[in-house]
Amino acid sequence: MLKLHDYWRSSAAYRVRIALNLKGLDYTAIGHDLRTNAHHDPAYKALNPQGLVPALDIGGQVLTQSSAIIEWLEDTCPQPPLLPQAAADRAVVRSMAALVACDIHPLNNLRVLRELKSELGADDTRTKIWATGWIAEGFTALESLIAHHGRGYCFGDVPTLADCFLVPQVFSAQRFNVSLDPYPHIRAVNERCDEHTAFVRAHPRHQPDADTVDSNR
Ligand SMILES: N[C@@H](CCC(=O)N[C@@H](CS)C(=O)NCC(=O)O)C(=O)O
Repeated sequence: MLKLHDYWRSSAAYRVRIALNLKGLDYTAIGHDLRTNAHHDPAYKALNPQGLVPALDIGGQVLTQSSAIIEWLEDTCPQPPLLPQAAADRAVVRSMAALVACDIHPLNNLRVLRELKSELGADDTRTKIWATGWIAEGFTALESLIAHHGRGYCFGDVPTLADCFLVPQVFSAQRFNVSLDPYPHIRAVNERCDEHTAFVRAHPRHQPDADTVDSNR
């Protein structure tokens, strides 16, 4: 049985939940509340030395980094594929995912925002300007890529790895009150995914560790 070290509102964990659901794989979720620093617990760091979620226990081994975990899922459970057939198309899908995973998400991560506040003295307004600025830059580029390659989803007309990364980033952007009005293709893909069971079941509000009343982290 797969065990996902998770946190309902973690967008990196949300990516893996979507991929697991798209592959039709059962898993048990173990929640680590980032607000109380449960992820800094030595017992968890023994599993993931980075002390970040997600981590996937595959039985005797623990995989970390959402991109690596999803690639492992693709390798070991190829159906339905989350990458297209042609090598160049696969590179495009991976580049969309990397745009989110490398060039937006790390700049908005909890530890980075905490550091901005505690070490650099940024107040809530400055922190929000920081976070939303990087989201806008990334979404502007992603909007063009989806306009070019998408036909309902980020790439083509079936969900790929790129959608697993986009939808959680949209969820995170909405927490910063980013409007999707300038990004009609991103909004359309997000709405399409909102109707797909794998994405719906992975949504933060449907996780067992979710707050009943939402609060800011
Ligand atoms: N590159 C990592 C990022 C993992 C990550 O940053 N997870 C966040 C939650 S979305 C986390 O654990 N943050 C804890 C912290 O910043 O203290 C991945 O893709 O798995």
